[in-house]
Amino acid sequence: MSHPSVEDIKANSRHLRGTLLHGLADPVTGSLSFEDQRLVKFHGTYQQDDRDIRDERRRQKLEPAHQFMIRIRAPGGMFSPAQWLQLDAIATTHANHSLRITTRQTFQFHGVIKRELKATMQAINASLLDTVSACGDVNRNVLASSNPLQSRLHAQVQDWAQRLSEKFLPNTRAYYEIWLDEEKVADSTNVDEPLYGATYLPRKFKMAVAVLPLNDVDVFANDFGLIAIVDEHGALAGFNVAIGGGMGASHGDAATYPRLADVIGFVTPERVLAIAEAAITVQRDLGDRVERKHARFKYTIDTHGLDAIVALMEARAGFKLEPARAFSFDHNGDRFGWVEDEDGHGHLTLRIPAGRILDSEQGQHLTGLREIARIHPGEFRLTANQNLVIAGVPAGQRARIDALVATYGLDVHARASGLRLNALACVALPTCALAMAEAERYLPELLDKAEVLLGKHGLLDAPIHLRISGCPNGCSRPYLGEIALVGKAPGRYNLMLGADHRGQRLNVLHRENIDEAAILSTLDELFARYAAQRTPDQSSLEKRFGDFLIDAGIVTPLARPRNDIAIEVIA
Ligand code: SRM
Ligand code: SF4
Repeated sequence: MSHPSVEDIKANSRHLRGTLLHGLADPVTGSLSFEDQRLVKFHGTYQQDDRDIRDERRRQKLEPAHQFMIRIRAPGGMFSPAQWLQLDAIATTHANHSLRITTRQTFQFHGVIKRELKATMQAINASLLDTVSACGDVNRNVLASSNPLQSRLHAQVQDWAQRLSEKFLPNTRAYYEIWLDEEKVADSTNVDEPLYGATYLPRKFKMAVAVLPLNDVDVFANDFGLIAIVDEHGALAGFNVAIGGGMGASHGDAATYPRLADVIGFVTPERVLAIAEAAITVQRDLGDRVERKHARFKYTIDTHGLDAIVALMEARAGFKLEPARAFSFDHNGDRFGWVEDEDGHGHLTLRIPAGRILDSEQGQHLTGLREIARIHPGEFRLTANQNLVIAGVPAGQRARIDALVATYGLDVHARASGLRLNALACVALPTCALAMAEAERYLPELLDKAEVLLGKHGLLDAPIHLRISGCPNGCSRPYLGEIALVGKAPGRYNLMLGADHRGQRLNVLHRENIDEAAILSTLDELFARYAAQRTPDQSSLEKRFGDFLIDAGIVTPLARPRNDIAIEVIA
């Protein structure tokens, strides 16, 4: 029996209700219907199964071990200590005793079974958080740079992330009725949904706001990106706007590809919401509603042409964009350790390996951060590189935080190589249904082996960006890694090389479908050549690894992305 299309499911869902109430109450199966599995994403949760035991369960003629991943909506990735403690309690009560920081600055819970799903959603809501639009064909969690040095600017940008997220939430009350038992009013399924309509967007839509000089949000990987521009007094003058970024691709399908966003102009703050809405409605109306693999805004732009899309956005917004302002990014990684902001508050960025907060032999992250949350007067900020900032620490409190960091082994950043500090891994197995190879679980072993090679060549301090994804969908934004591994099959990866360290150049395929031995021997050879670039006194490297790979002719970059144009202005 063939399933209805996602477009039909959305259209017939009475604004995202489907038969979810009935399906959640059905005790016979741990699963939801095919249709409801598509709809429940809009409520921030995915049905998955434990793939480690899938075959065994099949042999035993049992249904798969169904479970749910839940993703929180957290614009700018900001959480209070009280919320931290509540989320920790949810992870240990309803989920798999871990909190997973995602590459979009929020938390995921894994391993929640269907009969606990509603209680978990209610507990999340009780912590004054929600999961609305964390997944689904809508505007997703909005990223904001975690740069804590310019605290006042950061606060403004954080506010913009919040406003963009709120502005583009759907109007449907389905979430509140299904999960929070909100009383259903007679015509509530007939809700006015002026932005999204009955079929929402053709595909997910992603926004990010970057604060120079850090591109820690990878702004060019988003459908709609803003780059904050400050005036000569350090006040927010407005934003450069970039459209059409995205990472997802499919192996062997040339019609799908990663693409960096194009910088299309500058807007003052009061015009931001109008131009963002114009981008969403243009994509809503012109995006491909037949082929989901071809439905992201990046393809709409390439189908209709950038100039035509920009002209349409300007017509809908009612104004013309100003020319883009000059900008320059330092890098797209995080800054680790303590920094002090202009108001004298301390901010401590901790490395969280692959974003997974749990207690293990490598460190007591769950317990240690719980203890910190109990005494921390500031807030927690997640980064889009899966790390954590303990933010807003008064001077008198730092020693206590440092002591807890040491006690629980949270000082990974003080011990890690440059490669380890800058590594990203997507979740992949065992929960991700689309994974073709390991990513998060393989990363520690891969890093251990790669570090042996780096040590051999005197490169342990080199800040090389490595990204690994279990499939070509690109959830760890692998196509922006100086080195990237993209899963093809168990134990086999495409090795991609040559992105820059600013998130402004895509990498390219270097070797296809190779195993660990081939990966390591290739890296060994490249590290040897890179090490030869050391300055005569051995104190520094002349260029970053990605740039070296290009300059040495090891890989040839793709045609120059247009977001480099603004760089040229200031060069
Ligand atoms: Fe992703 C699908 C995990 C960031 C591109 N992503 C998935 C699913 C839900 C698998 C599925 O559809 O069944 C994964 C769930 C795994 C699990 O077990 O938790 C998943 N994506 C993640 C996270 C958790 C990766 C991580 O390790 O942090 C990230 C959650 C972000 C969040 O909090 O919202 C995550 N995903 C991304 C990013 C990075 C970003 O947005 O900066 C991308 C590339 C950017 C982009 O969207 O182009 C990304 N995820 C995808 C795609 C490819 C979309 C496309 O345009 O083709 C899929 C597959 C799909 O949507 O069909 C996908
Ligand atoms: Fe799953 Fe692929 Fe995303 Fe990794 S990149 S989380 S394997 S969909």
